[in-house]
Amino acid sequence: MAALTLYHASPSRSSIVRWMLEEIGEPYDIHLLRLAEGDQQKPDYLAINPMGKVPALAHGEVVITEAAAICTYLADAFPAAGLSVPIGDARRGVYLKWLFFGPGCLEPAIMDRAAPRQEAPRRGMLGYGDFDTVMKVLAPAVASGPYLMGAQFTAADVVIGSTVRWGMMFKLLPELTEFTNYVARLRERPALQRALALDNELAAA
Ligand SMILES: N[C@@H](CCC(=O)N[C@@H](CS)C(=O)NCC(=O)O)C(=O)O
Repeated sequence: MAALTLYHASPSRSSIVRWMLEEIGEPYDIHLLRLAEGDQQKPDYLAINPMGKVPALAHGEVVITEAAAICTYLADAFPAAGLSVPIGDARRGVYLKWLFFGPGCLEPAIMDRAAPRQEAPRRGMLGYGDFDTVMKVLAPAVASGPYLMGAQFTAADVVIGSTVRWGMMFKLLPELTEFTNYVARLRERPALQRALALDNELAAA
């Protein structure tokens, strides 16, 4: 049994963590949940993640939930993979900004666009402000890079890149060349290719 176990459903947000695990290169086990059958609400899984959501990651005795937190944790726990900006490096602040921008701004902006609220909230009430501003901030950040932190590919690219990939796939993001080129660069990564192939195998089974 590997020290790392991913509680996974495919396709879902736990695929973000599967990509991250493939980037890390450590052995891991998969514990598959059938979301359509309600496995995530069964008592044995709620004991792991009381939110009833995937992903969850067990690392020895530790359980971590929330995809971005898991990616941040893995990058720090396995520094040899070079996916973190370590404490003490002045660039860490920007790195953490992007890790929080994913679930804090980008994802809610996309979700509100996909399923608009009945009453439009005031801009000041929304942590992400408004969709167009989120796009205006993100597009230049992924324009040339080649990654968010420049030459270094990090966990922030796994988090933001997964949401940009998904948003483009479902036409929930504008077809900006910054986004299409960034996604194309990410797709060249062997770890992402492996993660997608493994998830496709699961989906076909
Ligand atoms: N904030 C969580 C969201 C996780 C989430 O919503 N996962 C979905 C799959 S994409 C899920 O488990 N859905 C099952 C359900 O809500 O019943 C994270 O980022 O990890």
